[in-house]
Amino acid sequence: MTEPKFIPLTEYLEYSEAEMQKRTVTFYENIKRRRSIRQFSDRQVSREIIENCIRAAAYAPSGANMQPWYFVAAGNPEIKKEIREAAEKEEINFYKKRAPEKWLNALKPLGTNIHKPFLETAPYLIVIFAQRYHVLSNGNIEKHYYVNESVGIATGILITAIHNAGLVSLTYTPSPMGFLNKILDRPSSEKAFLILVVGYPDENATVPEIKKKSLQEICEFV
Ligand code: IYR
Repeated sequence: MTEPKFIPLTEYLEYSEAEMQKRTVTFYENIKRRRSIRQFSDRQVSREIIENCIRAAAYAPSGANMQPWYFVAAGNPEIKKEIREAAEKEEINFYKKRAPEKWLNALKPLGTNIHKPFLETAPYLIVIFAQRYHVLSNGNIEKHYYVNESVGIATGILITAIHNAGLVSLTYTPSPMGFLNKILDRPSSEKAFLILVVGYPDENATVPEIKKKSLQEICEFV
């Protein structure tokens, strides 16, 4: 067992009450503008911007600090095409066979269907993989803890970083997503968590008119 090592907390920043008021409102007003987008422009985004957002996501907390995530940013048109073709195959199966009527009804307000042109139009598809375990140099397997929670938190930070950059995204989850391991050559210890479609919105992009729950509906203080 290695002894734990502690260092002083030097990077913490404290704000005054007034500053906190301002910052929390400003952050809220900004994040409120985030929308999931399904119509993307083909305008390119520089790799550095995507790297910076992924760098931010990697600062998410994780179970036992195992950082059980791996991000594949697919910008290559051939790879995006392969992903689109495989995803649309799954979507045909979902919409025409697997999805119960109730699920299809719940999706109606979003206007989704089997066609996923954005998988080719958007400049980047960030595929987030959850690592269930990793293999040590001696060949032993080290299990990861709270994998879904950890990867979910990192994905939330990534979505926020992308929004903060002035780009838009779509959390896209074809089901099943096993084809992503094959196309992107990722090991069986990893499971695709979701595809984050990233770029600029199409200039004529529209969004469904949907509402968020009020604070009263989602929260109570006891
Ligand atoms: N993967 C399908 C279906 C779908 C499922 C959920 I849950 C959504 O929030 C949206 C869509 C599709 O993308 O069309």
